[in-house]
Amino acid sequence: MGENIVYKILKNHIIEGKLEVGKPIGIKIDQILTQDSTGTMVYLQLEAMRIDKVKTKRSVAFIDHNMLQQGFENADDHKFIQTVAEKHGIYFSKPGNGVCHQVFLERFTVPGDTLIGSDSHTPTAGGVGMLAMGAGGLDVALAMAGGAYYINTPKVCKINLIGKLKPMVTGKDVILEVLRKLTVKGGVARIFEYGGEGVKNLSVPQRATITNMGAELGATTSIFPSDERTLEFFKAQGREKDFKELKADKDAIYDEEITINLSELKPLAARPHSPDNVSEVAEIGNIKIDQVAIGSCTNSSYEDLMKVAKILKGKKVHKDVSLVIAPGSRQVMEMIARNGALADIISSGARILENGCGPCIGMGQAPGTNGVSLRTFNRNFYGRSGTLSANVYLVSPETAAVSAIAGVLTDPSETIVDLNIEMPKEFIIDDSMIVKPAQDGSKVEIVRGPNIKPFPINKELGDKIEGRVLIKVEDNITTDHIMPSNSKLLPFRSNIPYLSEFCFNTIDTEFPKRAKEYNGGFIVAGNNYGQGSSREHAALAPLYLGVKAVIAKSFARIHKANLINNGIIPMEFENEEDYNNISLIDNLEITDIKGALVSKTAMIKNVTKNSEFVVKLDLTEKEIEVIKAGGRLNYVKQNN
Ligand code: MIC
Ligand code: SF4
Repeated sequence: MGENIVYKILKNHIIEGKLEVGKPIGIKIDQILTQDSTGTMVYLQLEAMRIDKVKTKRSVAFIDHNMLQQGFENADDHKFIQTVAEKHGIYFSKPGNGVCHQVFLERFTVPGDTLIGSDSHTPTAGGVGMLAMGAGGLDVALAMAGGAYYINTPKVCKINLIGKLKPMVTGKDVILEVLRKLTVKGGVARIFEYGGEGVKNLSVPQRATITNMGAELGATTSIFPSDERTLEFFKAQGREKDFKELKADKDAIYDEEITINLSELKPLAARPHSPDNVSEVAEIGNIKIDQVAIGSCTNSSYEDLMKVAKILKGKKVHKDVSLVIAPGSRQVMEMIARNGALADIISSGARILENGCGPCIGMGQAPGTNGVSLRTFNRNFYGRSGTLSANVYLVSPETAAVSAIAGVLTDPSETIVDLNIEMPKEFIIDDSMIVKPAQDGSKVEIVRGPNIKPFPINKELGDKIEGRVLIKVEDNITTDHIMPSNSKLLPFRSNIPYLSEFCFNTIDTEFPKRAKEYNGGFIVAGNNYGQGSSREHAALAPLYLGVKAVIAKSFARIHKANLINNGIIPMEFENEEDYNNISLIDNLEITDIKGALVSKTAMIKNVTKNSEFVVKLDLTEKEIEVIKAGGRLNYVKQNN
């Protein structure tokens, strides 16, 4: 029987376990990426492991999220990361060089290699055939130290692409269609492998947009074959030597398969407040808009911005609209500056932001009260833009640009502009903003500003756990709900005590106070708890506030791993109905938690209601040991 691409790569990298759906495996990681907002924590954890030099083929630390320097905090964190990187053998991409995923795609990807990153959109590199996964900070630090990365063998789902996109329909519309079909839970425990004759009709940036937003499906990752178009891309990046062809065998088997006919797709938009709330742009109608934001790791490539420039050329942005554009990398910015496209963009009245995440992570450009914002980004979670009353729609760059001129959401299919963008034969290559690590790290002094505080570490698990229900939340709670991020909070990513004061702030401002008052306790949640960002802070802040376990209908993969790594026990209702019988402040008790870990089920006593219910503890043997030790760092220390 033939093999799919995913299994080919996994077989080359497996170090522990057996490739059987649902079973745990440990894989060797070739490359690592970190970004600044999760990176400070990664490097504090790496330091705690006392490693001289990282063991990966290549690790790169990017600065792209925390770029507004309103105080000393961000600049201090940048310096900390730069000096740790220099000392421990890690490349450092300076602020201004671009968004980690875009720069990684351009300069570092290797088809067939494995990559993990402390950012949930790491799968962007799957656009050129890398097996790239988002991970929690501690898992990233451990992989840098030479450890395996553990996942449960996912199902491999083939997305069979046929046909060819119509003009003005793009990669963004493809992934929005997949989200419409499968929802934000549809990818859980799955890797999506794209194939079929339609693949050749998609450019590398379009493929990367699709794998990038696979994160919104909850997927472990997504991947495309590496083919002639990939080769062209590598040649234009001056990296032909890194190219490797990668394709599924003709008779490859998959666990599931769905087909998407590219020719039938129309411009789509995700309506507020979820990336799977997708409708055709034409169906939503010409709603009035206040802001348009183009950029983010999803849609800020050279091809994307060239299309935007062609649409804007000779036109003016509508008087009631603020159009902001953040190019994905310095390479993109320099290319469009030198060929004149940037001038067309500026002349239209667009506001140019620096090459970074910017408004995507709430670093500026929060919309006005009740503002309607069209964004080419990947997430429109409630409150993420920085304005709670804002309505954010996710669209393609084409829809964004056409709408910015019209002043209302507009289906771009009616606009006639030739958007055939040839990939440049050669991109401008200048890696001078990527600082190489020191030859001899021992001489490098790490610079640690006053904003960097020690992070909380759990204690060994006792025999019994008890406490109050500190919050009860619904389905699809994101890590943005648990630990919000915006220009005010991002500078404190290395200061958990401060950050914890804002835990669950968008939905319940009393949570931190309540947690302290009751000395910690439980979180009760619905399905897909912890979807979205990989931020470990969504586990660290609850840990700091004394949370011992999260009882949910189901969990998102990265967040579940982050909870375990920090010794917080993820528990799943055996009977979902039991969720309805729990109220805020109920007193819960598990008497023999260690026994429960072994039997993989626990009986929880609701002391307040004088009732009982059963939860499942779906944990591997190693995870059980980690929980018993009070988290992964303790476990590593005990076992070394
Ligand atoms: C995001 O898009 O939410 C982020 C910011 O890039 C996060 C990482 C973080 O929270 O710092 C992610 O996607 O993992
Ligand atoms: Fe940055 Fe936004 Fe991409 Fe996250 S999703 S890495 S914040 S651009």
